[in-house]
Amino acid sequence: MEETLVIIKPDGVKKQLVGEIITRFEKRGFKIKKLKMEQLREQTVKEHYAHLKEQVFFMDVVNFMTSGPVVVLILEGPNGVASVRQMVGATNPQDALPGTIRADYAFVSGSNIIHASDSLESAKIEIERFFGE
Ligand code: IDP
Ligand code: MG
Repeated sequence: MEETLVIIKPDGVKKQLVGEIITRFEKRGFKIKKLKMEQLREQTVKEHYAHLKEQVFFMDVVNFMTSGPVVVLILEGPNGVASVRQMVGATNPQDALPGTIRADYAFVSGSNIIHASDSLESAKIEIERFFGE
């Protein structure tokens, strides 16, 4: 069993996809360990996406992620980190496999509906960042 951190981004909330997305994970057998809706602070987003700070689109990502409320969850399941990433799909929705969340609901990297931790190590850090545990 592994825990992983998921964020339904502001576009996912605005498009009213929260229920739809959570249903996919529940049907797959993931357990919701924690769940909250909040407006992210700029500082939190900058930390969360620090690996992108040299990219020209960094501030676009920061502005996008603070443009409205997000839903943050901890999901638990077998091989949780990798299976959730698989369900999320590639960063660029146009490269994402059909049936993945990004392929089904998004068109561009800049607004790709959902975040999921990319390794066990980052899951641990992100769970601490968003839920302080
Ligand atoms: P990931 O979300 O699939 O893990 P990362 O490389 O960690 O991808 O990038 C984090 C987020 O930054 C992406 O989900 C996307 O929203 C945004 N992003 C990444 N690459 C680009 C880009 O080339 N243009 C615009 N936004 C991007
Ligand atoms: Mg990432």
